[in-house]
Amino acid sequence: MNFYELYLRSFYDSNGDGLGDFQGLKKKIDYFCELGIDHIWLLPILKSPAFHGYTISDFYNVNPVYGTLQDLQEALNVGHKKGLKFILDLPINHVAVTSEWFQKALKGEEPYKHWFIWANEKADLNEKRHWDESKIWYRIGDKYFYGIFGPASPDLNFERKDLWKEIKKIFKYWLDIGFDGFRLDAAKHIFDFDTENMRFKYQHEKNVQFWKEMVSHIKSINRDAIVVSEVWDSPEIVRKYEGIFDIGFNFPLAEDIKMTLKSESTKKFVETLEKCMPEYFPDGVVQSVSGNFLTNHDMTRIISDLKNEEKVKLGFSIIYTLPGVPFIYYGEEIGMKGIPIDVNFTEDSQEPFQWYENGFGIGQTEWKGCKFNPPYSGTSVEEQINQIDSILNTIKTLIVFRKANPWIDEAKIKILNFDQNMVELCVYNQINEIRTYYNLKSSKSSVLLPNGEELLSIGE
Ligand code: ACG
Repeated sequence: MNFYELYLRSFYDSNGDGLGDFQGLKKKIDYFCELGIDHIWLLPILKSPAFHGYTISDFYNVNPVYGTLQDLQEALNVGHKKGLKFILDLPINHVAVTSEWFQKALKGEEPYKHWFIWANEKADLNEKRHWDESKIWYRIGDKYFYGIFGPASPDLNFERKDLWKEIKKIFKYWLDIGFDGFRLDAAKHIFDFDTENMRFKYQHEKNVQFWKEMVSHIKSINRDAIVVSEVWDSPEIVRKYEGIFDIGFNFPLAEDIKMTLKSESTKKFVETLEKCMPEYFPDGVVQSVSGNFLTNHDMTRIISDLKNEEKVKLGFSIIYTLPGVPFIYYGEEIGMKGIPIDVNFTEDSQEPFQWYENGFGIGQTEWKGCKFNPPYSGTSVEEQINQIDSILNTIKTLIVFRKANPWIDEAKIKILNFDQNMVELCVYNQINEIRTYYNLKSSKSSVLLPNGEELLSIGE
């Protein structure tokens, strides 16, 4: 199993309005098949006023800028016929200010007025969220609402059980439309506010209870549905959610691999594996599969971060040879650059996918200018496809290898050896085994293979 994280707006435009759309996706299904991708994580495509789609105004409709529900279903059908599965990114922690639910709540209508969190005399209106300086209370009319993700996204109040019922309906609706699962946004935030003391506070046990019920509901509709969760936190917190979801994004692994690649330290790499994937070592027990990735839409793109093509290739070699499920963010395969201003403003890591070297042509999206990926920068499918050792062809080779070895998803790892330059791993199950050699140094190095041959690894 391997995933491609797709931002539709930037992908392929079928009607010339500059925006990627469902018909564009349908036309380009073969792109994924040729790359060896078998699962697509579709970033939010429901009705939303925001470019990123994470503030939903109507949970039962698609964003009309992407086409109709029928267009979406056609794209899913074509993909399904070619062996692709699709999971929908469904942010349910909050809604758009323009949503009917919030608008009705503002008018004091039942039950909606209870579905949000309003400040009372106990609230500290200057309280900030813990990871940056953003406020959590926002004024609207004569009221203040709680919004952990900013003024455009009032949080829903999950203390209300009638809301749980509504959310279940939404999950069912999108499974019936044809999705094969979900990426559950902001999973640790469902209960992140203590309504008794009126203070921000993660309530992991309540979150776990909520998600257990939702996942069992999803599986009761389709027992093969795939549920991927986003809990962006330290390994200790991530562990609290283990076993509830099929796949959990391994944020600590992503962060540490990048640090390791920068420091070129083999020791750090070994420590990273031991710290971030203990369940894959011989005595470990895997509960939720590790979702392995280097970057996502909230982060600096990998080439902008590592600033070195060989290191990017090495990073992906690691991702595609480790057990768990590998994910790639769209555009990383052609070396797209991008540095978001911060997690509140991610446009710069979501630039139009570059099909052509001159920057225009059939299907090219142009919804925003390309600050990081201008024409003639070598960052296009057209340019990359013809170079044998391009990032695109390297990643293609890795994905094809991974697809041919699906057993690696559930394999175990053993660290066989490491010296100053090289780490040697054994990835194995009861039947299969591969040896992987990662040269972390920016210089050439060689190893003696078990069969006596010398393997030369080319560094920078
Ligand atoms: C998701 C989406 C994101 C989206 C939303 C809201 C949620 O991917 O695109 O925003 O629908 C937090 C949340 C995540 C959230 C990100 C953006 N991502 O938990 O769910 O913010 C710390 C915090 C994390 C925090 C992270 C952000 O703990 O909670 O993520 O910082 O940088 C170590 C620590 C770890 C720490 C990291 C990084 O690893 O262990 O705890 O994480 O370092 O410092 C979208 C838009 C927004 C818009 C919103 C409504 O992008 O602009 O406002 O929608």
